[in-house]
Amino acid sequence: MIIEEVNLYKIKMKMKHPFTTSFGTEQNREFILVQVKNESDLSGWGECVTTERPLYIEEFTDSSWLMLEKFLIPSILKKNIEHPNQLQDYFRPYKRNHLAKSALEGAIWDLYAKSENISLSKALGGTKSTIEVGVSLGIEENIDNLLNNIRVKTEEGYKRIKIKIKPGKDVEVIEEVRNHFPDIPLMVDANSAYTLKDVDTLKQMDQFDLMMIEQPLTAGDLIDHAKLQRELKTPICLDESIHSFNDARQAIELGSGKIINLKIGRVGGLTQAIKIHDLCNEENIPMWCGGMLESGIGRAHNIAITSLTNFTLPGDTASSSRYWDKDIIQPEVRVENGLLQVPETPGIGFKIDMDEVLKNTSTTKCFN
Ligand code: OSB
Ligand code: MG
Repeated sequence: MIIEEVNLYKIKMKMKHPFTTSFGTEQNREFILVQVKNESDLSGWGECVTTERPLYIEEFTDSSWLMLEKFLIPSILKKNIEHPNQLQDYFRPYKRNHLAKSALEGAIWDLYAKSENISLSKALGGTKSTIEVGVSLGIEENIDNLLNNIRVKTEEGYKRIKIKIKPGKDVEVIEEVRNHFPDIPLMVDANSAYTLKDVDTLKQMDQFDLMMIEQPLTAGDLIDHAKLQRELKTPICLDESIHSFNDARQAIELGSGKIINLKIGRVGGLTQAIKIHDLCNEENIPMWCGGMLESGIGRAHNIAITSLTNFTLPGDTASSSRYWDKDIIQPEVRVENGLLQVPETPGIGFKIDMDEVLKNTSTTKCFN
């Protein structure tokens, strides 16, 4: 198919509740949607899961916009793309910028699946028809608010609860949560807030029967994560550390963790995500799909990749209503009893609500 046109939309959407991690508080989301059109005027959609400021990863919304505009879109516009696997070759000269690459690649995967009249899940090699999901809860100033959030989400049926931690908001918080909820599947996410000097604090977490501790140390610290894992009974799960197949291979070889959180954006797209999935499958490393507080479009891509077999642990792809008063897709994503149905209709399997998209758009640009 020929990539005839690409449209970028800069989106601003306000979440229902602020979300606090060890790196900051977010409520006003700012990200990019990518729409690609082929010669039959079919549209594919992708989401660039950036934030206004580079707090989670080095990219931010304006940097990704520039990357797409100046390098990535010109490299594929009017090109004949037989299969999305080919995009890697067009993007390879340009280093990193994975969130930008992933957004354009994801839109072309959706377009490809639609042109083949199959679901995105099927195009990716997914086999599951339902997936299990958990929910990620932010740091709260007041412990009662956190306990209440956990109670509500557990009652809604989410398959596991993840709570964010940071130094000073960790062991005591987890202890309090465990006292109130002795049996729930529970995990914590530090978003790189610790160093090896904190090993004693981290070791105390072993007593709480946590499913895993997500990303305790800095992204580049694969060797330190391996040292830490040797000190801990609780499995370490890597998030920010894994940007590519090679990162995953080296982390597994070093023993830097026992579980991988895969985010499509962070690894540069669905083609790379499949490669990492297949590696983890061979190496018996369980995986789950992380979230970036996405709109429904990014969420739909997450559902599709989670339908691959080695996504054996519940992911962070919660209901649209967890984040938004109104999402930009129809129907909205609705988790029931901790389960989501994988759409079988062509492409991402959700309709784009263009009125809602345009209502939230601050800037657009058309390339054709
Ligand atoms: O570390 O997984 C993370 C949100 C933004 C940036 C990083 C992370 C998160 C989450 C929330 O944990 C996941 C979600 O609900 O989309
Ligand atoms: Mg994380």
